[in-house]
Amino acid sequence: MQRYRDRARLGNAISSREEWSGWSATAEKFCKVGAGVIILPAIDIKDGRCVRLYQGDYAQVTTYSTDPVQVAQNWQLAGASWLHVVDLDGAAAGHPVNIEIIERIRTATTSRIELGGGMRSLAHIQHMLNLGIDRVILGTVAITDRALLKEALARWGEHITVGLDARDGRVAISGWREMSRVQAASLAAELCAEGVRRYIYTDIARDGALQGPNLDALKALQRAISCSLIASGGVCSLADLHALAELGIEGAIVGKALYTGDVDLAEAIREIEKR
Ligand code: AMZ
Repeated sequence: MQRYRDRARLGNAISSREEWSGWSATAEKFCKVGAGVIILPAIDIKDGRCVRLYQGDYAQVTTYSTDPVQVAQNWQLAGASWLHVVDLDGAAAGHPVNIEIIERIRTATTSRIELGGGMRSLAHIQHMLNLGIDRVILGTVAITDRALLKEALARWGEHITVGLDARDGRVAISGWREMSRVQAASLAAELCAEGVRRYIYTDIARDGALQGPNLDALKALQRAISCSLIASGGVCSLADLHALAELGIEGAIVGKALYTGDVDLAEAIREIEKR
């Protein structure tokens, strides 16, 4: 519960060493456009395994580990301050499925955790926050159940993040197997007014495809909103992460590139999070 009460913002995740390293260094850090980006390693869980899907397609799955808890511990050991965990079975089923593994990841690590996939009721969200999950990601309900989203924001504010998963600019729902007619940027602008504090924008075509992030879409989204933005989908190099830093993005989710070795997490955290 302590973790739940600790309302530390993602953007405040600066080490104490940096905090005390003197005024000039601190001033320089905060004056630099596009200073540090938090790197969130992705742990996508399907059938109890740590996997990556290609463009979110459940039929195109690569298993990287049969032990997601071990993976979470490895990412923590590499320095991850946050973990991005997705219950893929949950997103498809419409309710959390891999609860026991999520609970074990929570118990086995001290990194903060954001979790999405199948969160479709207040009870689901409450359950995850009670487990010690720091932030719950709502995707489908942002389209299908505005009243639920509003109530979740009223109850848990900062602990709620909206996932905007877009294909050709339009928002996908239900495990990305259904397309809405809603444009991601206009939904984001609308929901900012409802009190959403943070978005995760995923470009579905780039997810698991190692093609680089969709910088144009991210820029368009930044123009539309005034709240925090985390980018997801396509990151495959340190150069991609530097490009996101230049945009002033708060966080970057890295998935496949960590599992293939294209990005080394410890190195990325050293170079990008602390730049
Ligand atoms: O890869 C997929 N097919 C997929 C995926 N990664 N489908 C959903 N999700 C993630 C979203 C978000 O974090 O990126 O699940 C969450 C949304 O789930 P829901 O159940 O709220 O729509």
